Order: sequence, then C-alpha cells, then structure tokens
Amino acid sequence: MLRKKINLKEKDLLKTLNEKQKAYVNLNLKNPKNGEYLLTISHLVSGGDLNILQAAAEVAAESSTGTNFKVKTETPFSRELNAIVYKIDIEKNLVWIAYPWRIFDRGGNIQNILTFIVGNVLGMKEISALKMLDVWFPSSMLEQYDGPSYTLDDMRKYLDVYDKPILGTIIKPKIGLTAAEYAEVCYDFWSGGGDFVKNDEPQANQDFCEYEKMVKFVKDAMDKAVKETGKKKVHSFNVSASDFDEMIRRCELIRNAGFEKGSYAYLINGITAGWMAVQTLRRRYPEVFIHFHRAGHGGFTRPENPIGFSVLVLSKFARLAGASGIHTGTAGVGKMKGSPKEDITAAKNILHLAAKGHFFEQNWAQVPENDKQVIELVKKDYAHYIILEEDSWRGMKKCCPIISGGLNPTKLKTFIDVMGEVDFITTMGAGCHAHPKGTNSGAKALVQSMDAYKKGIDIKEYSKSHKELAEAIKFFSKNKKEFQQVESLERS
Ligand code: CAP
Ligand code: MG
Repeated sequence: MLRKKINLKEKDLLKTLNEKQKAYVNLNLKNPKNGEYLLTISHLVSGGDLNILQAAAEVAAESSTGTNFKVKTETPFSRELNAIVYKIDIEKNLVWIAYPWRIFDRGGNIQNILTFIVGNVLGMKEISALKMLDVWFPSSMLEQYDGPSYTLDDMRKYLDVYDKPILGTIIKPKIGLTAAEYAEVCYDFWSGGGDFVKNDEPQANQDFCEYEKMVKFVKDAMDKAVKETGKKKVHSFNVSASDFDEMIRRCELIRNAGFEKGSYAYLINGITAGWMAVQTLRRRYPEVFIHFHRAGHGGFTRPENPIGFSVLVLSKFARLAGASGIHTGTAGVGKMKGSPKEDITAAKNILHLAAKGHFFEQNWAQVPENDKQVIELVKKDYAHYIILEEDSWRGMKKCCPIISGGLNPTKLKTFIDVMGEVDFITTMGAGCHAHPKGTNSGAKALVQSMDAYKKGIDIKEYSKSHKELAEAIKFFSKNKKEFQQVESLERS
C-alpha cells in the first residue's frame, strides 16, 4: 500500500516537471549500478516554491550538463551526459542522483568530480538544504583513480608495530616553539615510547621556527631517540604551503635531510590546500605516507549543517585521491563534534576492501562479478592484507583512519571499543603534553594505557603499578565532561 501511495505521489511530482527538468529525471533508470555511473544520495529540502523532485532535477542539471534554462546548444550526445535523479524518498527528503562518470576529467582528477557534484549546487537558490550523505564508485571507475600507495601496512612494517594502533602525538603548543624547542618535545615523546609525531596543521615556516632548522633538529632528535630506544620512529611534516613549488621544495628538503624511507610522512591540509595538492603529493611521492589533515571540514560535515557533505563522503574521496591516511574523528569520544555512526562508518569504509556506508555498500576491489571465490575473500576482508599483498590489481589499497582531537590515555580503550578494531593511527596532543609530569610521562602513560588494553586489564588496576598512567588518570578524569557518554553506534 505504502509503495502505491508514494508512487502516486511520484507520478504527481513527475507531472510538475518542465521540459528541461524532465531530461534530468528517470525514476525507472535501469540498473544504476551497471558501472556507467557514480552514484550519490543527498538529503535535500527545496528552496522557494519548488517541490523536491523539481529541486532535485535542478541540482542534477547544475551538477552535470545544465543550467537554469534549457539551452538551444544541447546535442543528442550532450544529453547522454546528463546526471539523472533515479530515486527519491519524499518522506525523508532523500534524492539519489546517477552521474555518468565519463563527464569527469580523465586522468583521475578528484577536484573535478567535487566541482561537479558539490560545487555550484551548494549555492543554488533552488535548495534550502543539500547534504551529500554517501557516494558510490563503480569498479569500472575505480581504475581511473590513484588510490593510496604507501599505506599503514608499510608504516607498520617500518615501525615493527602490529596488532595495535600506531601511538602518536601532535606537538603543542600548536605554534610558538622554536625549532630546537620543537625537536626537544619530539625527543621526549619518542623516548617515552611513542611511535609517531606530527606537526600541528598550522605549523609551517614561521620566522621563530625556520622550516629548514625544524627539519634538521627533528632528524637529530629522531636519531637520538632511535638509538636510545632501539625502535624506529616517524615524523609527519606539514608540507602545505603558499604554492606547489614551495610545497615541493619542503618535500625535497625533508627527503634530502637524511631521513630513512618510511621515517617521514607528508602532512597536507587537504581542505585548505586543496585536492590538487593531495594528488600532487600522491603522484610525486608514492613511497611516502600522505597524511590528509581535514582542518575546515566542519564547514561541510557537521551534522547540524544542512548544506555540505558527510565525513564518509570526504573520507571516501581521500582514499580515491590516494591519501595514505585521513583524520576521521573520534566518534564523539574526543573534543570534536562527531558520532560513531558518522566517524566509524567513515573509518571502516576507507580501511576495508568492502564496507557498508550510510546507504551504499562500497567495494574497493575490481573483481569481476563472476569471480565468486575472490568476491568471497573480499567480503570477508581478512584477505585485504593478502588479496592486495600479492595481487594489487585486485583492488584499491587501504586508507588509514587517523584518530585525534581531544583524546588522552584514559580514552584509548573507549575509542577502540567503539571502533571495534585497532588498525589506525592515534595522535594525542594535549592528551600527552598536558600530563602533569610533561611529555615524556605523557608518552609513557599512553604506552601503558595501550599495554593495559592488550592485557585486558582495567587502566585503574594497571595504574597501580604504572605511575605515569596513574598521574594521567588523576589529571584527565578531573574534568567530568571528559567522560560524557558516547552515543551508541546505531547500526546504519
Ligand atoms: C588535535 C589537533 C588535531 C585535531 C583535528 C588539534 O590536538 O592537533 O588537529 O585532532 O581534529 O589541533 O586540535 P589535541 P580531527 O590532541 O590536543 O586535541 O582529528 O577531528 O580532524
Ligand atoms: Mg591540530
């Protein structure tokens, strides 16, 4: 009965379309998953006096071949490239749009896709809400895009760290330390047992911390820590810059500063520096971990924003672009807005070879449908490490969730329990450097918290014989709001 009613409504809505709008709607599109289309689903509320289907048609037009009037210059071929509204849910204000992926610039150009599908349409009068919730790439399209090259698996091999998160920090204060002071904090963290240090996202070439000096002193600090601990270390350098030449200059400076391959990563502020920067780094430096920091993403992704796109959409494009890792949020455990449904769904979709999104099941493998045996392996996904190890043609490598933002050693288990697995990098800034006894103790507390988790011992119990952890618990649990409950992970 329900279907009938909605059909009737759909039929009524179809009658309201003008000639131009009709060319962008086909609610009977046969098999949108035939490989011809990139698929999107968005929450859409129309603007002005348009109904949802009219507004959706206007969005499909503006985000593919059209504009506000039907033009005389259309051709039979250009009409073939129209995006098509192929499904709507009137009650939930949801619209599904199919984009012939041939309309996108050849050569794997991510910014071009986003310019189409979340470009002008976000500014149109015809909508008052337009939020892309999920996106689906057919395997026929995946092959056109780079995907990650140097991955978390490579970093694990380099660090010899398996079956637990890579333990990292962000140097704080966010900015203001001299190069020597900065390197000192790196040394304190690494010698305390930490694996991974990153520049904070605004750290660049400020006059009080000259880039060249920072790089050199970090190398000295790393060498000292490696020698003393016998463990490899990694530093992620922010290479976001004023222009590509300067970005490349910084990359070259780092790779010629004597660092071992694998001991450095390139951090790029993907939202403010842009997708061309992300892809330039991926293509020029396939042997380096490309670390996508997403500062500014909140303008598009915050759940209360009616216009933009989801963390899932941003993260899936980062994998397509070839980022080795992207921040995916702490699912509300840390300081940033987020939820398990949003952040964990994003993390799993970029980590695994097949994963359920908010609406689409994304398969990152390029395996023919009739290859049932391999499809089974992909589905189980444990073969991810094997299936791509030997047979890279079979799929797109993993992109590592980077979990940061207000975490501290007392929250590590909470997050792992929400995530349900440990294949990620975690970076704790204040969570390490606010430790009452300083960075080195902060690092030790983090390592101890991880050890407690691995042994299945409650951190309070474990802290009885580990003083740095005890001090961390005392300090961080002072602030009650820190323990705000994490929303349960609703199964989407
Ligand atoms: C974390 C951080 C990261 C945020 C980004 C900061 O510092 O360095 O940039 O994690 O958020 O500047 O806030 P703290 P997200 O560990 O001291 O919070 O990871 O959600 O993109
Ligand atoms: Mg930061």
